[in-house]
Amino acid sequence: MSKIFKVKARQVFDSRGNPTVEAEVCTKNDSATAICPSGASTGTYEAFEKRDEKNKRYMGKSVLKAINLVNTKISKILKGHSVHNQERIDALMINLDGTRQKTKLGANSMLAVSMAVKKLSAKIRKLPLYKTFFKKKNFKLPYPLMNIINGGVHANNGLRIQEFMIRPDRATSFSDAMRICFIVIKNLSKIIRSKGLSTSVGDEGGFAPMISSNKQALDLIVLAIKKSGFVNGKDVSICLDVAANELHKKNRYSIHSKTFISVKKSIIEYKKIIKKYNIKSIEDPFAENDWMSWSKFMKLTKKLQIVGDDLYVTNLERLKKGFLNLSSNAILIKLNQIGTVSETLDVIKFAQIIGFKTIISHRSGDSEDTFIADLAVGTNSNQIKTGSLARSERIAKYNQLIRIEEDLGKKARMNKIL
Ligand code: 2PG
Ligand code: MG
Repeated sequence: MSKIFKVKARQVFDSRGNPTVEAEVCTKNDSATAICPSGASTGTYEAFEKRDEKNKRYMGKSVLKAINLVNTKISKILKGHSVHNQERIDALMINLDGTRQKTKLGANSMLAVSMAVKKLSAKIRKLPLYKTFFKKKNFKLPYPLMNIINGGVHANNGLRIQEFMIRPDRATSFSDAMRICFIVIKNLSKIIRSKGLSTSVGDEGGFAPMISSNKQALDLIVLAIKKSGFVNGKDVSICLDVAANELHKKNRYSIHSKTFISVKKSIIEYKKIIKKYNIKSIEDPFAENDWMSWSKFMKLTKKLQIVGDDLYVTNLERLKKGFLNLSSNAILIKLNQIGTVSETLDVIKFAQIIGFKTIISHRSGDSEDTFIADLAVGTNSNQIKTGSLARSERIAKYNQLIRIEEDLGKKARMNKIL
């Protein structure tokens, strides 16, 4: 009943309109599908995303080779194995690939299959997906980190910092968290419009007004929080993803303006904005190889959540290094950075053992697949980062969390932030 009969894949499109892999895993009587997301600000150490660079028909963006690999090699090796043995399935694909960064099969083909297997296993066991990860009872809902102003490579407005997010810290339930974010976003929209700026949105659904100063973006958010009747830093906190990999050259950074400045000066500027705007969380404040600056920053900032994304790329070895170097106190989790569900779960487990906060994340190129919503609840992750209240591929995850909250009924609780 639970043995894999066939695995197939098709080329579908992501939220940026780029081709991506959808895998369908079939037993004799059942099937499940999953779609792989795709990043824009990617870390060098991420698992490899296989695209047909030489195929001009899709301007080098198609994933037809990856799809062919699923339909042939992956399908063949997984045939006959039980969908309930996720680790075995993932190990078979990892061994078949045999490379460090999954360059042979591509993490996009492997992950789509891996997630589809997980979904099919839950379906056959007649369990909601969130109940099939390692958390077995007392499920908690994550706090949303809503990216309400988009900059960096996710927009073309010239904003240095990639993501300006809000987190509704005093929300008493997930639905309440959604309501609070909804009010702030609607007020932000009015404020942006009143200034004669555009309310069009970027890749993750946050507004992308034509402004280029971080402070201007932060001022707009502070005003929106105030206008909504909330207290910045108490009811609602501002959180950032700098994505500093993109703003780095020879140990200097252009985070605070177009000019590249030293690490020392960058930290001084960080400290100023943290204080002025009550910022509670900063992701990727420095580049992926700049371990020294990360630990320097950690020592200087108290109570701040410092999140490693491109630094760790959901990779256990890199996380261990970050732990030993005291680089951060939280990790962003993206399935396609590592390429299988099992490896992702190993990283989350280790992160939680060492006391790191785990934040489950979408990619800037995403889809209607809501796997990460279930993953956040099923792994007891404190927060989820999945864009703003716009664009259906972002909303789909929030709506799934609303369904999970309803499914849990009276037992539903919010996770802890601190
Ligand atoms: C990030 C992500 C998601 P991308 O940097 O955290 O917001 O962006 O998917 O482009 O890497
Ligand atoms: Mg990031």
